[in-house]
Order: sequence, then structure tokens, then C-alpha cells
Amino acid sequence: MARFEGDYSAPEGRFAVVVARFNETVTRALLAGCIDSFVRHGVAEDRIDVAWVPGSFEVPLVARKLAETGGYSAVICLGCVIRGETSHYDHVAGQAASGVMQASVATGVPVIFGILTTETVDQALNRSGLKGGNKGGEAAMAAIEMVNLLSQIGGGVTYPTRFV
Ligand code: INI
Repeated sequence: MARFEGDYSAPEGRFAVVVARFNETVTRALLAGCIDSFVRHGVAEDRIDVAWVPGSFEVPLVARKLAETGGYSAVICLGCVIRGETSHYDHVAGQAASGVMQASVATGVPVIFGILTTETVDQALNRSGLKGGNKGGEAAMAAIEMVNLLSQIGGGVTYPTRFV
């Protein structure tokens, strides 16, 4: 029986992070946690590129574009959607989540969902390291685990169709 399981050893390659500017106090904290986690797991900062977008709704397009370049081992998506702040919470949060998933399965590149979806500002602060744990750091670890898992399976990063 084969068992495939990614570990947290430093993988090769470059990583891209897409960050939403909306709720920037929170998303900057997520980005800091993400980069800190990468560095502490052996991925130096000069192997990480960061793209800023207006809001979480715009994250999937840019994540997919970055994944399609074929230049990244994984793309990490960071954002913060707070229900109390928007009547279209369900649209923004739902489309961001399904767009991130689509970007990943369409390109074969791990695209990690590090977009907070919370009921309150307090919950968002709690999850971005400003009070408690940092989901940006967890997103970096998920990226590393997925890259190492895919390298075991042998699929790795598949070339986007426009380069084939
Ligand atoms: N974008 C977010 O990332 N978080 C939010 O909480 C949010 N709210 O509250 O509306 C939000 N809206 C902006 C949206 O992501 C787009 O940038 C905008 O609709 C333009 O397409």
C-alpha cells in the first residue's frame, strides 16, 4: 500500500501570494504571518512574490493568472470577508472560495484558500495573529505540504495549456 503525505520540509521553487486590500489591517497581518511561516520553514523571502488586489472577489483571477505562468510551486490567497460589513457577504465569500478552488484544479497548481470569512471584526482579528493564531501562517504550511505531497505523487506542477 502506498501512502502519500506531504511534510513541512522546504520545497523548491517560488511561491506567489495574492492579498486583498479590503480589510487591510487584517490582510497585512495575514501576509506577515504567511511570510514568517515560509521563512521559518526554509523558504527565503526572495522566493516569494506578492500581488495586491482590491478585494477578495478579485483574488481568484490573479491567483489563476499567476498559477498559469508555470513559475510558481503554489499560490497562496489571502483576504478577509466580514459578514457584519457587507450585505453581499455570501457572494464575495462564496465566489472567492469557488474561484480559488477552480484556479487550483484548472491549473494543477496548489492554490491555497487563506481568505478569512468571519461574522465579526473580532473573529477576524483573532485569526490574523492580532489576538491569536494566524491563518496566513497556516496557509503557508498548507502550501508547503501540498507541494511536497504532489512531488511524491509525481504530478507536481502541470504546465498550463497555453504553454503546451
Ligand atoms: N472584499 C473583501 O475582501 N472583504 C469584504 O468584507 C468585502 N465587503 O465587505 O464588501 C469586500 N468587498 C469588495 C469586493 O471584494 C470587491 O473588491 C468589489 O466588489 C469590487 O469587485
